[in-house]
Amino acid sequence: MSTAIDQSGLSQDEIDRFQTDGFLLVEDFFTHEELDRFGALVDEAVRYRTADDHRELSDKSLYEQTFVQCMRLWEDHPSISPFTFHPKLGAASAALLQTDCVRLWHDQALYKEAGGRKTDAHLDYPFWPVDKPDLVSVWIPFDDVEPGGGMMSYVQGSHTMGITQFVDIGDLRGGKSVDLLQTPEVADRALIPVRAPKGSAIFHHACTIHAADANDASNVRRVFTMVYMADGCRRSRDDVYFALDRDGIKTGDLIVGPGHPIAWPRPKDDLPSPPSEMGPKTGFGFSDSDEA
Ligand SMILES: O=C(O)CCC(=O)C(=O)O
Repeated sequence: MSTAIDQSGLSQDEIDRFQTDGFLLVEDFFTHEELDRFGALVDEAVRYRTADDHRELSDKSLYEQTFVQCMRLWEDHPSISPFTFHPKLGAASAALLQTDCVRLWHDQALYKEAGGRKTDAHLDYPFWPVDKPDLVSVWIPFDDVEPGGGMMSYVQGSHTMGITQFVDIGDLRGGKSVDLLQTPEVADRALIPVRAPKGSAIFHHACTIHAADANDASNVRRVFTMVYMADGCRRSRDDVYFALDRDGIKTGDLIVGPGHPIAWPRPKDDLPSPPSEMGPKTGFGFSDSDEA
């Protein structure tokens, strides 16, 4: 059987760089043909999810001005499943997490509208009630992303700093906003902006601090992300979390079930069946009250 690294197309040098930096840009991960095909399907899904929302950007909450967020798109748009469960992505995530099996944590479109605000610096792990930070995100733009167009930056090596601070991006939960980049230990580290040409994928560790600049361009920054989790993680907290609650996963339970299927390895061309109950159409969905 071929291993994760064989199927991922990553080199050992790239895997080592990810371990050191906490993020990794891989150019030409996808062909333009693949991206155009998946991009059209994700555009359609985002249009469907947002069809009833006719607000101007300025009428939206600060969080919604950061990006249009449509989570778990594979669940109501099965045509997206071959993207979400792309074997090369699953294999790359397993290779980076140094594990032999990964589950889907979630997929989502993050479309930063023209004029959309910056994405505040944060790390992902505090958002997720998982007992170990064995998760990796993949950030995939459907077009080139340049400075001033919602481009991502990463604090080099921040995944090893032991930071666990929750940052309330765009005051989603009405919390006090914190500029993580100004905290002295983080300010000493390099913040690396990463241009992402079409075809590339950027991987980042769940504890890597990252941010995106505002979108000053006239076009929407169209990005899709998947988060993969090492198999064997358990729920760590009781706070409301739609996808875990839906599958009856309680604190201490293994995270398994229809909402978190195995993403890799899977038999060739085999895709998981989506759960029957859909979540919120947009937004993060911490609780009923914060749904967009
Ligand atoms: O795309 C963005 O603006 C932010 C992305 C992000 O925070 C993530 O992928 O974890």
